Amino acid sequence: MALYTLIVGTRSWSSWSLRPYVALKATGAPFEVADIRLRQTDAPTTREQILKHSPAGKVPVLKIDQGGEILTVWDSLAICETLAERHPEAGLWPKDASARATARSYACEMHSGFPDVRDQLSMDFARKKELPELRPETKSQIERILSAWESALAVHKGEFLFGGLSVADCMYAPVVSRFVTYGVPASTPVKTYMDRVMALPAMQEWRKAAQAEVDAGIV
Ligand SMILES: N[C@@H](CCC(=O)N[C@@H](CS)C(=O)NCC(=O)O)C(=O)O
Repeated sequence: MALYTLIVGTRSWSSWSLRPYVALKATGAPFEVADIRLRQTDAPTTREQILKHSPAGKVPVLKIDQGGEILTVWDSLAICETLAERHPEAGLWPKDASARATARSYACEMHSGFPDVRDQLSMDFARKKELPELRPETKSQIERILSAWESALAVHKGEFLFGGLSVADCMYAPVVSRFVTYGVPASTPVKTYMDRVMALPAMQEWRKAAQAEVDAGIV
């Protein structure tokens, strides 16, 4: 078994799985991926398959081989935190304590919020779709996301929200893909940021896998 095995859901849809995938790729550590198809109702169902790996019954799950003993970590943010701690050289959190506190706020705001964006602009990674009629809540959540990105980009003036790629970017990576899928209008700095995120090798690999699902008629 490789040091790391990341268990993920259907690539086109599993926005939570994409987050730690981007973080794991940024560590440069070799890893394996195990795919579980979401929304399977025939045995073994999605839930049965996931429960073999994690009692929480959700993907993503990271398995770490600690010399034969397997440490299981679940939940996207817990996995990103664990990777940041195990790979300090990857700079997954900003060095500066104030920037780090703000980056954590960004990551947690995404992790616990924006339910209407998640509901109305569901991830469909490899496809382009028409922007639906947005509810007022969805509109205000999109505005909040865009203004949060603009503000971090203006303050840190880097390639990503807090300079180098951080967990905040990993947590927002699926939102970037949703905004691309649905053609959400954005300012030039935000558009440039989104292009950079979409160009990450992790995002390109994810796109390839999602496109393969489309081609195979799985999604
Ligand atoms: N808070 C969790 C959410 C994970 C989650 O909801 N994952 C979905 C897939 S994206 C899942 O496993 N669903 C189970 C199912 O479809 O049966 C996280 O951050 O990892």
